[in-house]
Amino acid sequence: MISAEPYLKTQRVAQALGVSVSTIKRWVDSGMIQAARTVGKHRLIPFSEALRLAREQGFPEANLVMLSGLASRPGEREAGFGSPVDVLERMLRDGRRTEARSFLHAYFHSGAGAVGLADDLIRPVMERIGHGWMAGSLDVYQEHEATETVTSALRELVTRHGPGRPDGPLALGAATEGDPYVLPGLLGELVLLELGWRVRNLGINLPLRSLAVATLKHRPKLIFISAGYIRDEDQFVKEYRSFHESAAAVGAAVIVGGQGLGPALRSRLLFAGHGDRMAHLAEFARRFSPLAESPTLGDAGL
Ligand code: B12
Repeated sequence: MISAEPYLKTQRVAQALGVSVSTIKRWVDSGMIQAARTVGKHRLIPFSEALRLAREQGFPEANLVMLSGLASRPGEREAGFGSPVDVLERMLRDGRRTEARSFLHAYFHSGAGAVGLADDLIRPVMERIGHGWMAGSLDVYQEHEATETVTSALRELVTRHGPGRPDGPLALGAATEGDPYVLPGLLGELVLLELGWRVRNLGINLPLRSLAVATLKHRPKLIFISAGYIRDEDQFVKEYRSFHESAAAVGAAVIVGGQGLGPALRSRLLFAGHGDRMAHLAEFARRFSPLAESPTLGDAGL
């Protein structure tokens, strides 16, 4: 091959642009995009061609960034560029913070939304980062930097989204005392904002007795608790029981989730729902939202 330019698989271009693989194939076959063929007759699209077409067709900036993310490691182009999880993991491992933030924005806007961003991208990438640290292929500073980068991208997405619908129901969210995990709370916030809720994310390390005070004050319709780390399960259960009375007093539905919530602990708690993924939070919120019947939501394609 004469050109040193990256070549992309049709599936990757489709993912980046948020269209189907068959659409990309049609564009190639109709000559809208020039492509090479592998020995096995698979279409390979030069990065510049994909970018040209995306620009001409008026795809948003976010999709262009996704494409650029796919092409951003020249050394690895022969083997393909991997999935979005591979791409983001590499960016975070390398400390390419600006690129990683753009990539997260692009992924969010490319149709994945908050649930896809949480369950299909950030969670598996952070799992790999955690494994890398445990296996000694990553230093602890890289794990911290990765978390910082993802945190700042999520804060930007939350801020850009705005405060939620003025008539939206209110949700409170928190991670409990001793729990340092920031990402699940931010992701929960983004998921609910996207569904039209107003959200008060009270952050990490919040004692349940204080969450109870906030509950009585703000009278939310939903409370989501992320239990990423629980130091003392017995203590947690005791405090949770008392908190739950406050939630029940104002008629708030409580959903808990997170890595610290194993089956044994679950069976000791009272809640309206629990979940392992942000998709579960979204489903739960839909059921408890008066907006569920709203035509505006339907129009938004949620
Ligand atoms: C980053 C990180 C840290 C950072 C956190 C920084 C920060 N500001 O957030 C720091 C360095 C503080 C940290 C500390 C520790 N960590 Co740590 N950490 C991680 C790491 C790499 C990523 C966590 C993360 O943010 N993931 C991304 C989020 C989005 O994923 P998630 O939490 O799973 O959330 C998903 C679901 O659980 C669910 N969900 C979450 N909340 C909710 C809530 C509701 C309502 C619903 C429906 C769903 C839901 O949806 C999310 C999206 O799918 C993980 C690796 C891993 N496998 O996850 C280890 C990991 C979680 N840590 C681990 C450990 C052991 C620790 C420490 C005990 C280490 C130590 N010896 O000190 C401490 C404990 C915390 C403390 N109190 O000090 C273990 C936990 C093992 C276990 N289950 O017991 C892991 C799995 C690493 C490992 N393989 O050993 N950690």
